[in-house]
Amino acid sequence: MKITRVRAFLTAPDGIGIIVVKVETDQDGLFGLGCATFTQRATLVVKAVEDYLDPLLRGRDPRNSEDMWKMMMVNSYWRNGPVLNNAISGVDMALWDIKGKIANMPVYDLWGGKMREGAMVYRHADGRDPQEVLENVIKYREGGALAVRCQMGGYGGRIKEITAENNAPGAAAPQATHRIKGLENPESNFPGAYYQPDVYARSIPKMFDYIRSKIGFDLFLLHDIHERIAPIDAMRMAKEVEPYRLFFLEDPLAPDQIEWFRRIREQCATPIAMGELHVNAAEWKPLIAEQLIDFIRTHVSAIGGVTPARKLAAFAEQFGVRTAWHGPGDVSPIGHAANVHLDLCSPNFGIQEVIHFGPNLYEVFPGCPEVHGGYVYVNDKPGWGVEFDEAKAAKYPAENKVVEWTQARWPDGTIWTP
Ligand code: GCO
Ligand code: MG
Repeated sequence: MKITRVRAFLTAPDGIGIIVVKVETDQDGLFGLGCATFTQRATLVVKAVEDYLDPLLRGRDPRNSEDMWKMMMVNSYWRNGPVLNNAISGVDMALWDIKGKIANMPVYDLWGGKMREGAMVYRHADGRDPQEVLENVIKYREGGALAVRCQMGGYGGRIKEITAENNAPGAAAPQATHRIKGLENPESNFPGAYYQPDVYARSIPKMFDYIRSKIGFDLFLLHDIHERIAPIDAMRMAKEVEPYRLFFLEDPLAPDQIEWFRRIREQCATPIAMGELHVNAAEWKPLIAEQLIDFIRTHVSAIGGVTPARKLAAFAEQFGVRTAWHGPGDVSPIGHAANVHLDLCSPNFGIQEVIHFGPNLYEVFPGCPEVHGGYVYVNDKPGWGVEFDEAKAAKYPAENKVVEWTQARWPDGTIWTP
C-alpha cells in the first residue's frame, strides 16, 4: 500500500479560510482527509504541504502514521512552528482517516471506543451590556445548552452592532470590531485595533455578578480573557470572578508568562484553561505537571494533529487536567470531527468548544458534526465520517487580506497580544 499524492485545499464556506489536506493512495478509492487550518497564514500551509510533504511522502506506506509523524517533524530540522505543524496535522489526521477506512471503523473505536455518546459543548454569548449578554445566555439555555461562554464586546471588550442575525441562538458570536485608529489619541501614527484593558477588566466581574443574580448557578459559564490584560490584572480578575463559579477562565496570560500561572493558583480556585496558542510540548509540560491549569485546550492542528494530541490527553489525565480542545471557526469540520473523536474516548474529557455549523459547511463537508441540545455528535462511519466536496469548496474561495484584529493596541498605542 502506497501514498500516491498529498494535496492541500484552501476554502472559505463560512467566510473564514480553512485548509483541508487529502492523502491519496494506490488502493482503489482509498484516501484520507485532515485539517491543517492556520487561517492567518493559510497560503503558507498549502505551500508547505505541496512543496515539501507531498514529495517527501509519495511511495510510503500510509499505515505507518507514527513513523511518518516523527519523520515529518524532524525532516525540516527546525520544527514546531504553526505553519509546519498545521501541514503535518493535515497529513496526520488523513492517515488516521485512512486507518479507520481500512478497518471499517470510526477512529474513536480504534482509540478504545466511546465513553460517552456525545461531547458536552459550550456556546458563545455576547452583548453590549450585561442585560444583552444575559438575554443571549437565556436563549442558549432554552435551546438546551448546558454551558455558555460570556463575552461582552468580544475579546478585550468592544463590539460591532448587534443584529437580529448575529443575536440568534446558534449564530456565531459577534466578534469585536475595533477602530483602526488611536482611541485616546486620534493623531496616533500606530494604526491598530485599539481597546481599553482597564475598562474591559472592570466590566467582566460585574457582568457575571448580574448574570448569576438572574439565572442562579444551574448553568456552566465560561470566559475567555484572550491574553488581553497585564498579568497582575488577570490575577485580579481570576480572584474577582471566583464567587461566580466559572467552568473555566480561559487564556488569562500569554504562553510566555508561565510563571504567573503559579501566582494565580496560589490566590484562588477559579479553574484555568490554557493552550490554544501552544505549538510544542515544552509549553504545556510544566503547566500540566505542576497542576497550574485545569483544562488543556490546544488547537489540535497547531501542535501537529491527533498523534500528539492523544499523547497530550494521556499525559494530562495523569495529573487530573481535563481536555477542552480549541474549536473556533478557524477549524475545518474535519478538525471539529477529530476533536469529538478524541472527546468520546478520553477519560479526562472536559468540554468541547463548537461553532454554529452553517449550511455552507454542511454542503462542502457532508457528515459534518452536529450539535443537539448541549452536546456535539459525530456519525459512526469509518474514519472521521466526514466527506469533502472539492467542486463545492471551489465555490467559496478564501480572501487573502491583512489581518486587522490581531493588531491589538492599548490606548497609548502599545501593541499587545491579541
Ligand atoms: C477561542 C479563540 C478563538 C481565536 C481564533 C484565532 O477561544 O475560540 O480564542 O476565537 O481567537 O481561533 O484565530
Ligand atoms: Mg480562546
